[in-house]
Amino acid sequence: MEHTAHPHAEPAPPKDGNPFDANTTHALRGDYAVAKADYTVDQPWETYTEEEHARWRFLYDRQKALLPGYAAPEFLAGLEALNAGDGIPRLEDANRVLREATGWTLVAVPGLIPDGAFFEHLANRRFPVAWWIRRADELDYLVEPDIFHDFFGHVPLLSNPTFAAYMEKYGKGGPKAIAHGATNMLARLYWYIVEFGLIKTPEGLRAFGAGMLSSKDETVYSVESREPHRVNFRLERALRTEYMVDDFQKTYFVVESFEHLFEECDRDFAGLYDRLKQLPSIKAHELLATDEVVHEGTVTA
Ligand code: HBI
Ligand code: FE
Repeated sequence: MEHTAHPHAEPAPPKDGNPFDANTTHALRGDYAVAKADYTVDQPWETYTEEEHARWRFLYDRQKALLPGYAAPEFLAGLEALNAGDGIPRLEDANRVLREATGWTLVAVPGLIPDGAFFEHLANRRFPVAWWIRRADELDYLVEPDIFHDFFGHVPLLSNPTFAAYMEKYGKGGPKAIAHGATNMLARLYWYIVEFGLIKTPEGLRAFGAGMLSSKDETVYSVESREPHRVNFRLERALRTEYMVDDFQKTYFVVESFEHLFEECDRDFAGLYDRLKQLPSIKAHELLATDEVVHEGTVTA
Protein backbone atom coordinates (compact mmCIF):
# COMPACT_ATOMS: atom_id res chain seq x y z
CA MET A 1 0.00 0.00 0.00
CA GLU A 2 1.54 3.32 -1.05
CA HIS A 3 1.52 5.91 1.68
CA THR A 4 -0.38 9.16 0.99
CA ALA A 5 2.53 11.47 0.30
CA HIS A 6 0.91 14.80 1.03
CA PRO A 7 -2.62 16.01 1.81
CA HIS A 8 -2.56 18.17 -1.32
CA ALA A 9 -4.11 16.84 -4.50
CA GLU A 10 -1.48 15.46 -6.87
CA PRO A 11 -0.92 17.97 -9.71
CA ALA A 12 -1.80 16.59 -13.11
CA PRO A 13 1.45 15.10 -14.48
CA PRO A 14 2.91 17.25 -17.29
CA LYS A 15 1.34 16.09 -20.52
CA ASP A 16 4.38 16.56 -22.74
CA GLY A 17 6.64 14.41 -20.60
CA ASN A 18 9.11 15.72 -18.15
CA PRO A 19 9.91 19.46 -18.10
CA PHE A 20 13.01 19.04 -15.93
CA ASP A 21 15.09 16.54 -17.77
CA ALA A 22 15.19 16.55 -21.55
CA ASN A 23 16.47 12.99 -21.54
CA THR A 24 13.34 11.46 -20.20
CA THR A 25 9.79 11.82 -21.43
CA HIS A 26 7.87 10.19 -18.58
CA ALA A 27 5.59 12.28 -16.38
CA LEU A 28 7.05 13.25 -12.99
CA ARG A 29 5.81 11.33 -9.95
CA GLY A 30 6.34 13.74 -7.10
CA ASP A 31 3.95 16.34 -5.74
CA TYR A 32 5.57 19.62 -6.79
CA ALA A 33 2.63 21.69 -5.56
CA VAL A 34 3.95 21.60 -1.99
CA ALA A 35 7.58 22.39 -2.87
CA LYS A 36 9.19 25.68 -1.91
CA ALA A 37 10.71 28.04 -4.47
CA ASP A 38 13.98 26.10 -4.32
CA TYR A 39 11.99 22.88 -4.98
CA THR A 40 12.66 21.50 -1.49
CA VAL A 41 10.02 19.81 0.66
CA ASP A 42 10.03 18.44 4.20
CA GLN A 43 10.84 14.72 4.21
CA PRO A 44 7.56 13.06 5.29
CA TRP A 45 9.47 10.46 7.31
CA GLU A 46 6.49 9.60 9.55
CA THR A 47 4.40 8.60 6.49
CA TYR A 48 6.73 5.81 5.34
CA THR A 49 5.00 2.45 5.86
CA GLU A 50 6.64 -0.62 7.41
CA GLU A 51 6.44 -2.21 3.96
CA GLU A 52 8.42 0.69 2.47
CA HIS A 53 11.07 0.42 5.18
CA ALA A 54 11.27 -3.31 4.41
CA ARG A 55 11.67 -2.48 0.70
CA TRP A 56 14.56 -0.15 1.60
CA ARG A 57 16.21 -2.91 3.68
CA PHE A 58 15.81 -5.41 0.84
CA LEU A 59 17.47 -3.06 -1.66
CA TYR A 60 20.14 -1.94 0.85
CA ASP A 61 21.08 -5.44 1.98
CA ARG A 62 21.20 -6.76 -1.59
CA GLN A 63 23.51 -3.98 -2.81
CA LYS A 64 25.68 -3.98 0.32
CA ALA A 65 26.30 -7.73 -0.05
CA LEU A 66 27.22 -7.26 -3.71
CA LEU A 67 29.54 -4.24 -3.52
CA PRO A 68 32.81 -5.60 -2.06
CA GLY A 69 35.14 -6.07 -5.02
CA TYR A 70 33.05 -3.80 -7.22
CA ALA A 71 32.61 -0.47 -5.37
CA ALA A 72 35.38 2.07 -4.85
CA PRO A 73 36.80 1.95 -1.30
CA GLU A 74 35.88 5.60 -0.73
CA PHE A 75 32.25 4.74 -1.52
CA LEU A 76 32.23 1.78 0.90
CA ALA A 77 33.73 3.96 3.65
CA GLY A 78 31.08 6.64 3.09
CA LEU A 79 28.28 4.08 3.13
CA GLU A 80 29.48 2.65 6.44
CA ALA A 81 29.61 6.11 8.02
CA LEU A 82 25.94 6.71 7.12
CA ASN A 83 24.73 3.60 8.93
CA ALA A 84 21.48 3.69 6.90
CA GLY A 85 20.63 0.00 6.71
CA ASP A 86 17.77 -0.23 9.22
CA GLY A 87 15.12 1.49 7.07
CA ILE A 88 14.49 4.59 5.01
CA PRO A 89 16.91 7.10 6.58
CA ARG A 90 16.00 10.46 8.04
CA LEU A 91 17.95 12.97 5.94
CA GLU A 92 18.65 14.94 9.11
CA ASP A 93 20.51 11.95 10.58
CA ALA A 94 22.72 11.74 7.49
CA ASN A 95 23.25 15.51 7.62
CA ARG A 96 24.96 15.24 10.98
CA VAL A 97 27.51 12.87 9.43
CA LEU A 98 27.95 14.84 6.20
CA ARG A 99 28.19 18.29 7.81
CA GLU A 100 31.02 16.97 9.95
CA ALA A 101 32.83 15.32 7.03
CA THR A 102 32.51 17.84 4.19
CA GLY A 103 29.86 20.43 5.02
CA TRP A 104 27.29 18.87 2.67
CA THR A 105 23.64 18.55 3.60
CA LEU A 106 20.79 16.64 1.96
CA VAL A 107 17.51 18.34 1.04
CA ALA A 108 14.30 16.46 0.20
CA VAL A 109 12.73 17.15 -3.20
CA PRO A 110 9.67 15.72 -5.00
CA GLY A 111 11.94 14.21 -7.70
CA LEU A 112 13.79 15.62 -10.69
CA ILE A 113 14.03 19.42 -10.47
CA PRO A 114 14.98 22.00 -13.11
CA ASP A 115 18.68 22.18 -13.96
CA GLY A 116 19.04 25.72 -12.57
CA ALA A 117 17.65 24.75 -9.16
CA PHE A 118 19.71 21.56 -9.15
CA PHE A 119 22.96 23.38 -9.94
CA GLU A 120 22.17 26.03 -7.29
CA HIS A 121 21.82 23.36 -4.60
CA LEU A 122 25.05 21.61 -5.57
CA ALA A 123 26.92 24.95 -5.67
CA ASN A 124 25.90 25.41 -2.03
CA ARG A 125 26.84 21.86 -0.97
CA ARG A 126 23.21 20.78 -0.78
CA PHE A 127 22.32 17.47 -2.49
CA PRO A 128 18.66 17.06 -3.58
CA VAL A 129 17.24 13.65 -2.61
CA ALA A 130 13.85 12.41 -3.81
CA TRP A 131 11.82 11.66 -0.66
CA TRP A 132 9.71 8.73 -2.04
CA ILE A 133 10.73 5.09 -2.52
CA ARG A 134 10.02 2.98 -5.62
CA ARG A 135 7.05 0.59 -5.73
CA ALA A 136 7.48 -3.14 -5.19
CA ASP A 137 7.07 -3.72 -8.94
CA GLU A 138 9.93 -1.28 -9.69
CA LEU A 139 12.62 -2.97 -7.61
CA ASP A 140 14.99 -3.43 -10.52
CA TYR A 141 14.16 -0.59 -12.80
CA LEU A 142 12.48 2.75 -12.45
CA VAL A 143 12.52 5.75 -14.74
CA GLU A 144 12.96 8.51 -12.16
CA PRO A 145 15.47 8.54 -9.27
CA ASP A 146 13.88 7.56 -5.95
CA ILE A 147 15.36 7.89 -2.44
CA PHE A 148 17.22 4.61 -2.81
CA HIS A 149 19.02 5.74 -6.00
CA ASP A 150 19.69 9.22 -4.66
CA PHE A 151 20.68 8.28 -1.12
CA PHE A 152 22.39 4.89 -1.55
CA GLY A 153 23.93 5.87 -4.91
CA HIS A 154 24.97 9.47 -4.45
CA VAL A 155 25.34 10.25 -0.74
CA PRO A 156 28.23 7.99 0.40
CA LEU A 157 30.81 9.79 -1.77
CA LEU A 158 29.73 13.21 -0.47
CA SER A 159 31.78 12.40 2.63
CA ASN A 160 34.94 12.20 0.50
CA PRO A 161 36.50 15.68 0.57
CA THR A 162 37.85 15.62 -3.00
CA PHE A 163 34.65 14.28 -4.56
CA ALA A 164 32.61 16.68 -2.40
CA ALA A 165 34.66 19.58 -3.79
CA TYR A 166 34.12 18.24 -7.32
CA MET A 167 30.35 18.18 -6.85
CA GLU A 168 30.31 21.77 -5.56
CA LYS A 169 32.38 22.85 -8.55
CA TYR A 170 30.04 20.97 -10.88
CA GLY A 171 27.11 22.96 -9.49
CA LYS A 172 28.99 26.24 -9.74
CA GLY A 173 29.55 25.51 -13.44
CA GLY A 174 25.81 25.27 -14.08
CA PRO A 175 24.99 28.91 -14.84
CA LYS A 176 27.81 29.14 -17.43
CA ALA A 177 26.49 25.99 -19.14
CA ILE A 178 23.00 27.45 -19.20
CA ALA A 179 24.36 30.76 -20.59
CA HIS A 180 26.21 28.87 -23.36
CA GLY A 181 23.25 26.62 -24.20
CA ALA A 182 25.45 23.69 -23.17
CA THR A 183 23.53 22.05 -20.34
CA ASN A 184 23.37 18.92 -22.53
CA MET A 185 27.18 18.73 -22.44
CA LEU A 186 27.34 19.31 -18.69
CA ALA A 187 24.67 16.63 -18.27
CA ARG A 188 26.93 14.20 -20.18
CA LEU A 189 29.77 14.91 -17.75
CA TYR A 190 27.40 14.24 -14.83
CA TRP A 191 26.11 11.06 -16.48
CA TYR A 192 29.50 9.53 -17.32
CA ILE A 193 31.19 10.50 -14.03
CA VAL A 194 28.70 11.05 -11.21
CA GLU A 195 26.29 8.38 -12.45
CA PHE A 196 28.58 5.85 -14.19
CA GLY A 197 32.21 6.60 -13.35
CA LEU A 198 34.89 3.94 -12.83
CA ILE A 199 38.12 4.52 -10.91
CA LYS A 200 41.50 2.74 -10.99
CA THR A 201 42.69 1.08 -7.77
CA PRO A 202 45.70 -1.19 -7.05
CA GLU A 203 43.21 -4.09 -7.02
CA GLY A 204 41.72 -3.15 -10.41
CA LEU A 205 38.79 -1.06 -11.70
CA ARG A 206 36.09 -0.13 -9.21
CA ALA A 207 32.69 1.58 -9.70
CA PHE A 208 31.89 4.89 -8.00
CA GLY A 209 28.90 6.12 -10.06
CA ALA A 210 25.48 6.27 -8.38
CA GLY A 211 23.70 4.78 -11.39
CA MET A 212 25.72 1.56 -11.27
CA LEU A 213 26.10 1.24 -7.48
CA SER A 214 22.34 1.48 -6.93
CA SER A 215 21.71 -1.16 -9.63
CA LYS A 216 22.44 -4.82 -8.89
CA ASP A 217 23.08 -5.66 -12.54
CA GLU A 218 25.08 -2.66 -13.66
CA THR A 219 27.36 -2.85 -10.60
CA VAL A 220 28.72 -6.13 -11.98
CA TYR A 221 28.39 -5.32 -15.68
CA SER A 222 30.31 -2.03 -15.45
CA VAL A 223 33.33 -3.64 -13.78
CA GLU A 224 33.39 -7.14 -15.29
CA SER A 225 31.62 -7.35 -18.65
CA ARG A 226 33.77 -7.66 -21.77
CA GLU A 227 31.05 -5.91 -23.84
CA PRO A 228 31.40 -2.20 -23.02
CA HIS A 229 34.36 -0.01 -23.91
CA ARG A 230 36.32 1.49 -21.02
CA VAL A 231 38.44 4.56 -21.79
CA ASN A 232 40.49 6.93 -19.65
CA PHE A 233 38.45 9.96 -18.67
CA ARG A 234 39.25 13.12 -20.61
CA LEU A 235 36.94 16.09 -20.09
CA GLU A 236 36.40 16.92 -23.77
CA ARG A 237 35.71 13.28 -24.67
CA ALA A 238 32.98 13.04 -22.02
CA LEU A 239 31.41 16.39 -22.91
CA ARG A 240 31.00 15.19 -26.51
CA THR A 241 29.72 11.67 -25.83
CA GLU A 242 26.01 10.86 -26.13
CA TYR A 243 24.29 8.55 -23.66
CA MET A 244 21.04 6.59 -23.40
CA VAL A 245 19.00 6.59 -20.23
CA ASP A 246 17.41 3.17 -20.44
CA ASP A 247 20.19 0.66 -20.98
CA PHE A 248 23.63 -0.29 -19.64
CA GLN A 249 26.38 2.05 -20.80
CA LYS A 250 28.24 1.16 -23.97
CA THR A 251 31.25 3.14 -22.83
CA TYR A 252 32.50 3.74 -19.27
CA PHE A 253 35.01 6.45 -18.38
CA VAL A 254 37.84 5.59 -15.98
CA VAL A 255 39.39 8.20 -13.68
CA GLU A 256 42.90 7.75 -12.24
CA SER A 257 41.82 9.23 -8.87
CA PHE A 258 39.33 11.76 -7.51
CA GLU A 259 42.18 14.27 -7.33
CA HIS A 260 42.88 13.77 -11.04
CA LEU A 261 39.14 14.07 -11.78
CA PHE A 262 39.07 17.42 -10.00
CA GLU A 263 42.18 18.69 -11.85
CA GLU A 264 40.94 17.54 -15.27
CA CYS A 265 37.72 19.52 -14.73
CA ASP A 266 39.37 22.58 -13.19
CA ARG A 267 39.26 24.56 -16.46
CA ASP A 268 37.27 27.34 -18.09
CA PHE A 269 34.34 25.53 -19.71
CA ALA A 270 33.16 28.55 -21.73
CA GLY A 271 35.84 28.19 -24.40
CA LEU A 272 35.34 24.42 -24.37
CA TYR A 273 31.60 24.67 -24.97
CA ASP A 274 32.02 27.04 -27.92
CA ARG A 275 34.70 24.87 -29.53
CA LEU A 276 33.00 21.51 -28.87
CA LYS A 277 29.69 22.78 -30.23
CA GLN A 278 31.37 22.94 -33.66
CA LEU A 279 32.32 19.27 -33.47
CA PRO A 280 30.03 16.28 -34.03
CA SER A 281 28.94 14.47 -30.88
CA ILE A 282 30.40 11.00 -30.27
CA LYS A 283 28.08 8.00 -30.23
CA ALA A 284 27.89 6.00 -27.01
CA HIS A 285 29.39 2.90 -28.68
CA GLU A 286 32.12 4.70 -30.71
CA LEU A 287 35.87 4.45 -29.99
CA LEU A 288 38.20 7.21 -31.24
CA ALA A 289 41.80 6.78 -32.39
CA THR A 290 42.72 9.34 -29.74
CA ASP A 291 41.11 7.33 -26.92
CA GLU A 292 43.37 5.92 -24.21
CA VAL A 293 41.63 2.56 -24.24
CA VAL A 294 41.54 0.58 -20.98
CA HIS A 295 39.33 -2.13 -22.53
CA GLU A 296 38.04 -2.38 -26.07
CA GLY A 297 34.57 -3.92 -25.88
CA THR A 298 32.38 -5.69 -28.39
CA VAL A 299 29.50 -3.22 -28.33
CA THR A 300 28.16 -1.87 -31.58
CA ALA A 301 25.42 0.69 -32.30
N1 HBI B 1 17.08 16.81 -10.27
N2 HBI B 1 16.47 15.93 -8.20
C1 HBI B 1 17.29 15.92 -9.27
N3 HBI B 1 18.31 15.04 -9.32
C2 HBI B 1 19.17 15.00 -10.36
O1 HBI B 1 20.11 14.19 -10.39
C3 HBI B 1 18.98 15.92 -11.43
C4 HBI B 1 17.92 16.83 -11.35
N4 HBI B 1 17.73 17.71 -12.34
C5 HBI B 1 18.57 17.79 -13.49
C6 HBI B 1 19.64 16.75 -13.50
N5 HBI B 1 19.83 15.92 -12.49
C7 HBI B 1 20.56 16.59 -14.67
O2 HBI B 1 20.09 17.28 -15.80
C8 HBI B 1 21.95 17.09 -14.31
O3 HBI B 1 22.84 16.69 -15.28
C9 HBI B 1 21.95 18.56 -14.19
FE1 FE C 1 21.49 10.11 -9.93
